[in-house]
Amino acid sequence: MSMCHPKWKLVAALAIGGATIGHVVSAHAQQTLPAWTPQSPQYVQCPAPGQPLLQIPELISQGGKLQGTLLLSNATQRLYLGAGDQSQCLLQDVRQFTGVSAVLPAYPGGIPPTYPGYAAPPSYPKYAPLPASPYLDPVPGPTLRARVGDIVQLTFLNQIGTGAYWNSVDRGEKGQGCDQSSALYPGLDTFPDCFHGSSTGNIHFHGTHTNPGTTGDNIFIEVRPSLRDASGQPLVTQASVKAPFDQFFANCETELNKSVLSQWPRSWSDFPPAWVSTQEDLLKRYDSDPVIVKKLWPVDDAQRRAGAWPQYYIGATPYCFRLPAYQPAASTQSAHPPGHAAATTPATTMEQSRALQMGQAPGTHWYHAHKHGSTTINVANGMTGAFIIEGGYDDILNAFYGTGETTGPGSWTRSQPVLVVNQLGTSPNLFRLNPTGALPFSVNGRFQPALTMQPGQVQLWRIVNTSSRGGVYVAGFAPPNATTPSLPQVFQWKQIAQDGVQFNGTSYGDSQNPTLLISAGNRADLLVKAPTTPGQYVLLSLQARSRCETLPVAQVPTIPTPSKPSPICGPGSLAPLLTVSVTGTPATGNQAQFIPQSQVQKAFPSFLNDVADSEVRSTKTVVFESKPTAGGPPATMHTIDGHKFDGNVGQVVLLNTAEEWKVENRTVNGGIKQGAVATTDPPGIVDHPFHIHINPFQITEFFDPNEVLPGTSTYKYVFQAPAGPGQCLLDVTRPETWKPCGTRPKTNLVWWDVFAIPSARAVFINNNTQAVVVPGYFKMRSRFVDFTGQYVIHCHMLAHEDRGMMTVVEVVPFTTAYSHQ
Ligand SMILES: [Cu+2]
Repeated sequence: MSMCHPKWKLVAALAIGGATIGHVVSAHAQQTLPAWTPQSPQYVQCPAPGQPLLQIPELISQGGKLQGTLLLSNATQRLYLGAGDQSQCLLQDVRQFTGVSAVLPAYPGGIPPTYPGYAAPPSYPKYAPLPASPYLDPVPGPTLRARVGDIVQLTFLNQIGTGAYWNSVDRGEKGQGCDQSSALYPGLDTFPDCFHGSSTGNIHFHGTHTNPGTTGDNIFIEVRPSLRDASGQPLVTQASVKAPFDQFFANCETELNKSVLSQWPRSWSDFPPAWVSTQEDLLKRYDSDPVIVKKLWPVDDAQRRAGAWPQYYIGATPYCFRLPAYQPAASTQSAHPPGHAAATTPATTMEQSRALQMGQAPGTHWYHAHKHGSTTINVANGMTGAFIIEGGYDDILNAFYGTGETTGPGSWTRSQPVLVVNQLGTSPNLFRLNPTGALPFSVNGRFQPALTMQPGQVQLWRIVNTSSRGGVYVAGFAPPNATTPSLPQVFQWKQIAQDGVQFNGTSYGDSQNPTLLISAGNRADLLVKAPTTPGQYVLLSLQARSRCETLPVAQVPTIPTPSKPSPICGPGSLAPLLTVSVTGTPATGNQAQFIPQSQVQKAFPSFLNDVADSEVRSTKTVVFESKPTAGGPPATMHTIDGHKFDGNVGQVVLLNTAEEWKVENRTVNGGIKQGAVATTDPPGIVDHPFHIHINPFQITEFFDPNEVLPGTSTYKYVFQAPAGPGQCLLDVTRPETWKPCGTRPKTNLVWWDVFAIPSARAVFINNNTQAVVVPGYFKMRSRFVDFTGQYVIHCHMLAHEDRGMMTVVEVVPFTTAYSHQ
């Protein structure tokens, strides 16, 4: 899909994306909301850390369909912005996702309060009357819960009142291009690879194996806020779209039931005509505003005539796609257990499912805003949520840990906490705000929320890192106020799934109290066993943008800058992510046991077996690089294969083939500038988290040139003899030697959909007068199967994505006229 805009000249001075402090006012001409008036920052007391974990409302599938309405609107929330006094929050206008008629989850916790002045939709959720607060605190988007095999039928509404965001309806359409903030931004950024258009919304269903186009996991569509009537009310509402969307969803279900591989709808002619004419009318009204110089309707019209899926919508769009259930030919197990009806007719389900080469993996997935140019600000505002796809994974856990229902509302897995981590904020976090670090992690919108466990109890923690930037490094548990994990560990934990894909028996069995780097976009499911001693504990974590930052300060390697050796990264410090209260009756029986490895293996789907050598049909190399240009971070270029995102296809793959990709990171801290050793600004290496949509992948080779020997600051890889114990000697003049030494097992591999690419290392030679960049890399294998179309790979540090570190992958069917006969 091509971007329709040429590059724009930058004109009027505007700030970056969100509602920060001291904005220029210019309400969108077609909006009748009051213009937003610049105000001095209003500081208020922050909510206390250590509150009970917030219960995130849920939209839950029924009868094989996940139906619901996701509303994008604005609110004034109390946010801590990471600078100075941690008790001081600011009232900030943010955009938020709410689930219309969402219900409270079955896991224990605090109930999101209602607040004076918060105009929730009337049906929005059963907020209990609560610790009175005059302020609205953040609530993540509703947790979506469906089951493998279900059809997703979501109505997405954008009712952002743009008066509050001053010109954030796309400046590109006004011919103004990027957002601007004083002299700092956009610097050398050029449209569309810059922050812009932050009131436009869409949804990426992160971790789904489904149709990447049309009304599936399509991140190219852009939904502008609804136009408003004379009284300021949105014209596009749940009521106004109900009739055409109901008709569309019914048609969609019929079509998707014909084949599990169906990628219907294919064109706007598959929409009810009334919806197309409504959109045409709204887009033309939007375009009729004289400030809009780049009209949207002609783009959509040209795209639909060309057979492409139109890009622009006003106020609403429907999402309809299937979470396909894989059925091995010999299997007798049902994707839907008794009592949970499938949306397909049973007679055809089995036959169709055999057509799949992979299926949807059941597990902890998520969704977030993914409109290029505003992904960072929207995700930082809180436009993220968990997407839990239940299946065989839940069934084994429920059979082992459950005491009642084995599926559905009363099942054990539904009673387990969902932990949505985010770095909430209102401006893209280009670099660290202050010496103490970046925006802090919140969990379900609060700081260091409290979970309760029985002594000895095992719980399933579904951790989703929805942050736009920081990786969550999980170190271990400790008493409150401790700064390092207790040793020996006071808790036990085993990882049972990564990125929504369960471990096989062996990987699960090998997992013993692992430390984890949960990069931006990653998920980790942990079985956590509380100590038998009641008491208060904390889970310690730190923020990391590289593996280097997870090291103790004394182990960080240095580069030989003239005054003194300069560390290649600035390590973070451990702080509580969660508090855990261990109290009550000790757990007994299975509740106090880790599920046996054999049972985990039994439920491991065969389509997730390792990608064999014989399957690999092609190899590719993809290079991520951040290049500092002149001066500070705004001038840094973030590229893939040397290019910023331009909408063109970067990689082409044949449908139903497996490939092995070498994914390189050439980003380095340290080089020679004007004859002297220099660091980057800000200093520090960056392990860009590589993400690909639609299909997960396995890591078959891993090379981190900055790796140190355990417990030391000594590099594992040396480029000058002799190599000491545990070290490997590489030849700086021969790039073919720049790879890991020793062999790693190529079996029982974990599936990922985000993996941080190890940074490059500056290797200094010739008396430190020259530096050679040795890239870090991993090799991954993925099956590009079942669905054709265009989707993206990108860095999950979203400021890098918005600024260009993204490219399009196109999966094309293999068709040829050639015959061997
Ligand atoms: Cu990046």
